[in-house]
Amino acid sequence: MNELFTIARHFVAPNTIEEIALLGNGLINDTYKIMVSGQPKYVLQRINNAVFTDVEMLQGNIEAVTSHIRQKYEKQGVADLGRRVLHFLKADTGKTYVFEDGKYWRVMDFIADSYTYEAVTPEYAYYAGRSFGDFESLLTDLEAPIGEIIPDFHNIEFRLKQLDEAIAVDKVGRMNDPEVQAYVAKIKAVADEMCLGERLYREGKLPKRICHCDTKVNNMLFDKDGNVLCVIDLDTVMPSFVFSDFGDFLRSAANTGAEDDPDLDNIHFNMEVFKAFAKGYLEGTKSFLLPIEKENLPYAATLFPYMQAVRFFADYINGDTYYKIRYPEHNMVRTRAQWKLYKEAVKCLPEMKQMLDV
Ligand code: GN1
Ligand code: MG
Repeated sequence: MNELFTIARHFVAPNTIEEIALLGNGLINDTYKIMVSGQPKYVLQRINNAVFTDVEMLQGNIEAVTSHIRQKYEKQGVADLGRRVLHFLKADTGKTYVFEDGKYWRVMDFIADSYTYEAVTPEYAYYAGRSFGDFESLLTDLEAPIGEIIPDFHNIEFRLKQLDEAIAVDKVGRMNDPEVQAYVAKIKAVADEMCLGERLYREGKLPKRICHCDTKVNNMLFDKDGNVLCVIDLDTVMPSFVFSDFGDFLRSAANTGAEDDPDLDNIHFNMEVFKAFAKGYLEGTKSFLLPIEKENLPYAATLFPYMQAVRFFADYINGDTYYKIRYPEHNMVRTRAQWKLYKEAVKCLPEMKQMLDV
């Protein structure tokens, strides 16, 4: 705890801090709220620099994106700006992060009276679609260069290669398990068709744009009336296919179960959430979305549960070095759940295509 206070003092007047407490449930960074006068006032985060190795680039990306959005909102006269876009504090070092004892930290303003959800109604999904669409739209004219903070982050060919490497090394001997072998076979059987996006990109048919790349439903803040306040967790903002934002939201929001649901019967793909989200997303992106991008949105809805299954599975085989786990089999449970969701999404493909008229 003392460590947290020491770090916070680089950003915030020392005598104002009353308490620092855990916040949220991200799988990568550690997040805390800083309490001032009985209220959460700031968010303190330890940046996982095993995952984000170039923190200078990371904060550069985030500052470019947040200041671009803030400037646009100012011009548009958007009210309540402090709650509409994240704001990072400068430390006494002059940067928006500090490095101490081998760890990187940053602080942002806490957005008051905001709520996050692990599941949404179709109505909320519609607003989320608008917001992620608007987010991409606001960034189409961003001139500052945005670095690829995690190279090949949503490149499924790369993720499959990482899985192959994990299988070959078999670091903790998990390849002896017949269930693990069965999942390898299932994943490989459809690998070719799931790499469609990368092929379209190589053929010059599919562009990359600045995307959020972690549009999990809990990465959006709502106010008490269900209006979207802002998009959070900007670490992975980088050039990617729009599929990233479309697919990753549905991976979390259209799942009727949990991301790590041990009961696979709970997991289905909620088409009402799909329809509402797609409607909002298409409205938000209508100024720039190409036909090839729209045509492949159903593919994106299947790609992201598939890719997440591949990522959790590779981490399981590697001995759980990337995602935080709460129990030893956690990454295998997550793999089964994401695979089930992938299969459920595939069943819905005809209905998705019909709804989008593609
Ligand atoms: C990670 O940190 P968090 O929970 O927002 C991961 C995402 C995964 C997600 C799965 C940098 O996101 O890509 O989809 O877990 N972020 C990184 O829940 O790998
Ligand atoms: Mg997050």
